[in-house]
Amino acid sequence: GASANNPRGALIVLEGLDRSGKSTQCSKLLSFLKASGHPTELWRFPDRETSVGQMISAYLSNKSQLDDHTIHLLFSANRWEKRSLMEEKLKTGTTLIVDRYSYSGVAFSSAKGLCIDWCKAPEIGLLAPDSVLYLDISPERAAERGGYGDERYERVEFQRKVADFYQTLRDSSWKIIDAGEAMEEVEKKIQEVVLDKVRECATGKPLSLLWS
Ligand code: 2DT
Ligand code: MG
Repeated sequence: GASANNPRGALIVLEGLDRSGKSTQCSKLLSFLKASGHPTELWRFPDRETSVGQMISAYLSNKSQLDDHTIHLLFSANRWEKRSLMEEKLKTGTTLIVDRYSYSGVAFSSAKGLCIDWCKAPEIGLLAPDSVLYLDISPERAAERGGYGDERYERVEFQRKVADFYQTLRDSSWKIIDAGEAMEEVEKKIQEVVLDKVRECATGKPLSLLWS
């Protein structure tokens, strides 16, 4: 349970198109925060380990077909099933780095043509990130980076639509990181933003909820 003695951890979310460098940067950030003495875990959504996550994984690898609304709600359910553990970790002082979150949920489903407000609704009440870092890269540049795999959504025309919806979702609190720069530069920028945020959360910034 929560302890009054422990400073709380920060909820840090990295978002961006496929091949924007999120996963690489998440693991670099994990090492950095741990080395700086902050208890930290790296999470990702979809979490393919749970039974809901296995349904999502089968869908993404084209082993199953699902209605667009149905898969949207499964992605959301996959966050809801981790919500209480997430809150407990944060309240007991662990910082969480999360590779994709509700913004991916809304951007990808909206890019398929679903109503954006309908897409946001099931996310209401999940924990709001303390910081969203958006790794900004054009779909064309991203595609040049060793190309996409063969999962659903990994096509440049679709990624362009996703980028437009990310643009719609972003607000002034997001940190937009130029993901076209050298990996070390990106890494340093992320570290600066995140260290500030981790300190702010430790000194009592309250947790808040989506969608606001
Ligand atoms: P990875 O390549 O990061 O494993 O993601 N997606 C993700 C959604 O459509 N909705 C969501 O809620 C989330 C978290 C983005 C697999 C793909 O799943 C998409 C890419
Ligand atoms: Mg992918």
